[in-house]
Amino acid sequence: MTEKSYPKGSAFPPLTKGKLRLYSMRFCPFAQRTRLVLAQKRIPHETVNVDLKEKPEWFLERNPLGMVPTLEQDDKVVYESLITCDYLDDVYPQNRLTPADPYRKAQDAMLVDYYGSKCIPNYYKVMRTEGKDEEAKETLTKALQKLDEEVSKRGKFFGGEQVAMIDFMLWPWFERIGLLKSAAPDLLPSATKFPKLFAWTQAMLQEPAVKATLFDLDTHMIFVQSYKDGKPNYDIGLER
Ligand SMILES: N[C@@H](CCC(=O)N[C@@H](CS)C(=O)NCC(=O)O)C(=O)O
Repeated sequence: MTEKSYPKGSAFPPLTKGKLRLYSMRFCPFAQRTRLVLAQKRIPHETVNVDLKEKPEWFLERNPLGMVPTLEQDDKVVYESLITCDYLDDVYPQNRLTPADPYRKAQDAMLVDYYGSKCIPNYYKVMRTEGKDEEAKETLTKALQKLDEEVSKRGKFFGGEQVAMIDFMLWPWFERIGLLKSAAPDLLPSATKFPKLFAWTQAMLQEPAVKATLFDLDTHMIFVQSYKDGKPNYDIGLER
C-alpha cells in the first residue's frame, strides 16, 4: 500500500477481511478530523489516499459524493467527517472522546455546528479574496472571539482539562490559520489577540494525535498554491 494518491483508472487496492480502511487526502482538513480520532484512539487501520481531481471509479462506487473522509470495513461504508468520528467513537469505545452527559454533548454539537457555519466557510472566503471580503473577515473575527470566550469558560481544552472530540473537530483549520497571515494578520490568535484560543492552539500542538497528523505551514502553503493553480499536488514529499 502506498501513501501516494490513487488516480482514476488505477486498480482497486484489495481489502483485507475485518480491516478498517480510511479513504483520505493528505491535505484535507475534514479527513484530518478522522485521522485525529484514529490516532488518538489508536485504532488499527490502513489509509488509501485518493486523487480528488481524477477520482478512481472504485472510490465513487463506494461514496457517490466522491468525498473524503470515507471509511470502509467489510460491507460497511461511512462518510461525512463528523459522522465518521462519532461512528469510530461508538465502535471503538476505549478512551471515549464524546461526553457521556447528554447536555454537554448537545453543547459541543452546537459549537461544532456554529463553527461549521461561521468559521469554516469564512476562513476559505478570506483566503480566496485575499482579505478583501470585509464581511467575511468581520464574521470570522466575531466567531474567533466567541471561541476564545468559550474555551476560557471550559478549561485548557474545549473538552475541559482533557482533550476531547470537540477539540479534534475544530483543530484542522487552526493548524492552517497561518495561511491567512498576509490576507488578514489581525485574525491570527496570539498572546495578545484571542489569547485563550492561542493558549489552546499551543496545548493542541503538544498532543500526540496532532503531532502525528500535522503538516507544517510551508507544506500547507505549497499545497494551497498547487490547488489555486488548478493542479493540486496531493503527493508533496512523496515524489520519489
Ligand atoms: N462535509 C464533508 C466535507 C468533506 C470535503 O469537503 N472533502 C473534500 C476534500 S478537503 C473533498 O472530498 N472534495 C472532493 C469533492 O468535493 O469533489 C465532511 O465533513 O466530510
